[in-house]
Amino acid sequence: MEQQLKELQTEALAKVESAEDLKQLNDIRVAYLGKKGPITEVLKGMGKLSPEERPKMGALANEVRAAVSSAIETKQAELEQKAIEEQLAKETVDVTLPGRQVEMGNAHPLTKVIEEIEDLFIAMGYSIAEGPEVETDYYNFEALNLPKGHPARDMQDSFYITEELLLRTHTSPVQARTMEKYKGQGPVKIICPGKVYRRDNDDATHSHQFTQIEGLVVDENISMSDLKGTLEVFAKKLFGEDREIRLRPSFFPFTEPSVEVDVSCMCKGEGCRICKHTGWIEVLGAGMVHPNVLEMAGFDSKKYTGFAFGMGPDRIAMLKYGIDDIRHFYTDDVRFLRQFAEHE
Ligand code: FA5
Repeated sequence: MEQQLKELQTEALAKVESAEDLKQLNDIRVAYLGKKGPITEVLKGMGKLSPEERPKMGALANEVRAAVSSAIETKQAELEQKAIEEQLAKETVDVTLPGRQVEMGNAHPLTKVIEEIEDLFIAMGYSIAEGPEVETDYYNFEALNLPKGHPARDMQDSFYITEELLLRTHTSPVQARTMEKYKGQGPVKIICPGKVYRRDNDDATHSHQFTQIEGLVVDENISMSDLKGTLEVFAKKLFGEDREIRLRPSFFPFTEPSVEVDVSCMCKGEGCRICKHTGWIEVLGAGMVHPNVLEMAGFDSKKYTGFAFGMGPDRIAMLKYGIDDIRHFYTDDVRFLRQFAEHE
């Protein structure tokens, strides 16, 4: 029996030594030290031994167990260390390798112009208001002094969804919505950027979906000269200090009087293709808020007056960047968009 136990020890130690990974080592542990292992099997023959030999064999069996178990522990520590080293070697980062280029997106030119205009008005104390693109007939037209059947509704050909719902044709409904929120108490000083939709035929200067920025100021003693001063600052900041503006009489049902606003062209009146040789470029519609519009939104038109304007950032971006076709903004050609990249 002694011989058997010693052979088992030699055999087990050899196997432990040759174990290549933690799984193999664990299998060896289970095989030799487990309850059904060979050492236990050998000890089953103890009954045949003399009483003097039994404790000796018991002690020897314990020694064999201890030797195998200690060899397993040592081997386990060794294999664990090896596993860590292999893992570290696998995960080594070569900090000297050149970095991989990350492709960066860029702001769309329209977004840039809109953000520039927003910043400009925020600096003048305006806040930004928003409204829904699917609008009710009431806010898009009626609250703006355009009752059903009014001929001026034809100025903006609309996409109707139901009798009472349509895609907003301008950002002016946000004026009416915002004024209602102020519950007849001025001052109101907002701009509203957003998408609008019209059944216009697409061409170089018309798109069926485009952007507008509405402006609205309502307070006591607001006059046409406030409107003119504000738009002058806007034009000079956006297009350059040497630019002038001029107001031409116009008509909008929601403003009285109404004007179209032109900015002097960069050709300084010499005449060029962009200004169609007139020296002036039309950039927005504006006027003094019609008393009916103030009253419908709950403002006392004897106490309060206001001005409003609505511009098309698409056309402004075309002027600013010299773009000859509005459709470039919506056809997602990266060759076009990359020209406005701040980083490549
Ligand atoms: C309006 O939409 C008025 N709501 C503006 C306004 C607001 C006037 C407040 C008075 C007071 P108009 O239809 O002119 O006005 O459009 C305003 C601007 O939108 C135009 O100057 C133009 O720059 C732009 N625009 C109009 N139709 C199109 C189109 N199909 N494609 C691209 N831009 C357009």
